[in-house]
Amino acid sequence: MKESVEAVCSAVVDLDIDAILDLVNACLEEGVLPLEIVEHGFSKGLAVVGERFETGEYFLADLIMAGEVVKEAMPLLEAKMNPGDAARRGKVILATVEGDIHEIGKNIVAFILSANGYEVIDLGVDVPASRIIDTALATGARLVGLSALLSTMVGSIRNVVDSASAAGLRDSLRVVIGGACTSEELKKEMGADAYGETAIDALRIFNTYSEADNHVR
Ligand code: B12
Repeated sequence: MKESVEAVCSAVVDLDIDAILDLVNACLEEGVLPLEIVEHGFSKGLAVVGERFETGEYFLADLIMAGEVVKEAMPLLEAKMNPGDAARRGKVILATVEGDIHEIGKNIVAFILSANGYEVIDLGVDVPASRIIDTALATGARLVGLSALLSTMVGSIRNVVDSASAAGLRDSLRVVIGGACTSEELKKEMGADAYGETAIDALRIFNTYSEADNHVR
C-alpha cells in the first residue's frame, strides 16, 4: 500500500483529527483514487479501532472520535468524485436500520452509488421500517439498501421485509443488506434479497437489479 494511504490509516487509528485533511489532500495530490483512500485508509483504520475497542484498549469516546475523523475528510473525497448522471440508473433508498446509529459504511455506499448514476434517497440512521416503506410508496423507489452493524438490531431487517409484504410491495422491492454484522446466512434468515460485503458489492448488486428491472432509462 502507498505510504500516503498508510498515513491516512494511521491517522484514523491514532484519532488524529488535526492531521487528516492534510493527509487526505496529500493522497489526492499524488493521484490516489478516492475509493482507495476509503478502502485502505478509512475502512482499514476503523477496523483497527474496532479491534482496540474490543480488547478494551479504546473506549466509546474513541469510537466516536474515529467516526469524526473520517467524517471530517469525506467531503474532500466527495468533491473529487464524478457526480454521475443522477436517476439514470434509478432510485435507491438507503438507511441504517432502526436501533443502529452507525453511518459511515452507509455513507460510503451512498457516495459510490451516487457517483455511478443512482439517485440516492438517504434516510439516515435509526430508521423505522414504516419510514422506508412510506418513502418507497411516495417516490416509486424499488431498490432498498439496509446497513446494520449491531447484531442486537438485525431484527429490524426483518421488520422492513414484513412491512414491505404488508404494503403489497414485497414482490417489487429489492432489499439488499450489508454492514459488519450481516452475512449471506443472515440474508436468508431475515428474508432479504441480497447481501453485499463491501460498498463495491452494493454497486454490483444494484446494477444487476437495475438492469433486470429495466430501471435503466
Ligand atoms: C465507529 C464506530 C462507532 C461510532 C459510529 C460513528 C458513526 N458516525 O457512524 C459510534 C461511537 C457512534 C459507535 C457506537 C456504538 N458501537 Co460501534 N463501532 C464503530 C466501529 C469502530 C467502526 C464502524 C465503521 O464505521 N466501520 C467502517 C465502515 C466503512 O465499515 P462498515 O460499516 O462495515 O461498511 C462497509 C461494508 O460493511 C459495506 N456496507 C455497509 N453498509 C452497507 C449496506 C449495504 C446495502 C451493502 C451492500 C454494503 C454495506 O460497505 C462499507 C464499505 O465497504 C465498529 C468496529 C468495526 N470493525 O466495524 C464498531 C462496532 C460496530 N460498534 C459496536 C458497538 C457494540 C457499539 C455500541 C453498542 C457501543 C456502546 N457500548 O454503546 C454503540 C451502538 C450505538 C447504536 N445504537 O448504534 C460493535 C458491534 C458488535 C456487534 N456485533 O453487535 C463493533 C463491531 C465494535 C466491536 N468490535 O465491539 N460505534
